[in-house]
Formats: sequence, C-alpha cells, structure tokens
Amino acid sequence: MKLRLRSGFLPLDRVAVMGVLNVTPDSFSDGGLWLDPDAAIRHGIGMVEQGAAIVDVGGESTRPGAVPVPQEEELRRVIPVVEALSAELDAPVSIDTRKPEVARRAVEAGASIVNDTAGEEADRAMDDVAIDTGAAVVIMHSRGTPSTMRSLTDYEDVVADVSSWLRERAERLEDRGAPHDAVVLDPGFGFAKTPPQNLEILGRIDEFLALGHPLLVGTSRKSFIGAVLDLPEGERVEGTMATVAWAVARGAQIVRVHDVIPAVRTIRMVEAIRDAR
Ligand code: HH2
Repeated sequence: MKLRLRSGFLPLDRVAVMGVLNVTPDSFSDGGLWLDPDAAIRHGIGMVEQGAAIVDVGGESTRPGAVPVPQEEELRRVIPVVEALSAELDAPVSIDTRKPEVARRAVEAGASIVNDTAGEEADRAMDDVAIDTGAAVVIMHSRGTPSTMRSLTDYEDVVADVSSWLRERAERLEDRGAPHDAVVLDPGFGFAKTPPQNLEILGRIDEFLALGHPLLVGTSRKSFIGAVLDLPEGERVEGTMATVAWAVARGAQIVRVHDVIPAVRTIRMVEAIRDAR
C-alpha cells in the first residue's frame, strides 16, 4: 500500500511514523517547547533523522478545553516552519489544522498532507483544499470543538458510528475527485471519546482497517493511557508503545507519536515478527 501525495507516493509497506511538531504554547504534551521557529525546524529535522517518515506541524492545540487560536496567529506560527521543513526534508510535511485556509496556505508553502482535525465539524472548504491541490488528506473523527467535545461522547456503538462517519466522508471526497489512495482514515483517539471508548476502538481496530484506506493511529501520551496506568502525561511512553504495537500488528500503516525513537524500535520489532511468519 502507498499514499498518493501531490507529487509522488509515500510507501506504506513499512509502517510510517508521523512525528508530532506542535508550534503552540499550550499543547497537552509538547506545548511551549517548539514555539520558536528555529527550534521547531531543528526538532522536525531531528525527528526525521530518528526515523520519522512524516512531520506533522500544528499551530492550535486540540486538547479538551484548549483556547481557540485566531487564523492569523495560527498562520504566523506554522507557515515559516512548514516552508523551511518542506524545503529541507525529503519526508512529507503535514499540516494539522481545523481551518481550511490554514491548510491551503500550508500546502502552498510545501505541505503534502492535510491533517484535518475538525471531524464532524469539518467544512466543505477543507475537502476543496485536498481536491484543488492534490494534497493527501487525513480524515480524523471528532465531534464539536475542543471546548465541547468532552460532553459529546454518546454513541450507539462507538466503532460502528465512527467508522460509518469515516466511510461516508471518504466517499464524499472521492465522489468530488479525490483519489482513493490519497485518503487516510483516523478514528480520532481522545476526540469526543471516553477512556473505555478509546480502548474499544483499539480493540476493534480491524473494523477500521476493513474500510480499505490507510489507517492512522494517534494515541501518543493520551489520557486514556493515563487512565489505564494511572500515570501522568510525562510517563506514558510504554503505554503508548503498547498501543502502537497492538495497532501495527493488526495492520495500521501510520502512527502519530511524540516519541519517535521508541516508536521506530517498537514497529521494527513487530514487523520482524510479522515477516517471520
Ligand atoms: N491528536 C492530536 C492532534 N492531532 N491528528 C490526528 N490525525 N490524529 C490524532 O489523534 C491527533 C491529531 C492531539 O495531540 P497533540 O498534537 O499532542 O496535542 P494538542 O492537540 O494539544 O496540540
């Protein structure tokens, strides 16, 4: 399997690690570390040296309760970083945003993948960015906004509801001209989901893989891991790697993580076991 980009493809025969680069003061995990553009650029390059296949640049935290960032401020944070990393790296850069205009400007600055985190609130204009530019797109499930998502966790069957929403949105994109192999699906761990719901999604991850698109899993350091292990955000690497190993063993093709080295090692080990069968 491979992911179609604006120019060329990203091979997915080996699992791709997407390194998180939040250019924000308030992200739940790396907030404030990479606000300075030079530090952000160095960190992005460093993650690729560690084995990341994609660098995901975001300028607005999506953690529950996060304060919304005005568009101009988000652009000011992400564009210089996207531009520099796209020029410097062979690895594709993705733009993590809820806003179509930020996505469009980031693609113009060199990003190859739109990581749309708006979920059920997504604007049609976000689909237009992918269709007009040929950028690949990650469709992630979420409900509401960071300030309301915690109260929007009623599902009939979380796996069935989220997967049918992902399938319908992917079909809409494809009907409007996006190539099938440019669309990645993501159940959106922690976005309008309770800890047990996040575990159920992981446990039934095969049902998302059956949709026939590359699957992205973004569990890194999230609170459902903290809930299982009773550990704070800074001590969730092992828990994260357990989720990575589980998802990769079942066939997930992209994992979005803060800790690139442990993820690369975990994945290599799982792949070696799989290849030996
Ligand atoms: N999770 C976060 C942000 N973007 N994108 C995708 N596709 N999937 C995810 O699971 C995902 C995402 C939240 O994590 P983080 O970027 O670390 O935090 P914050 O939103 O506070 O910046």
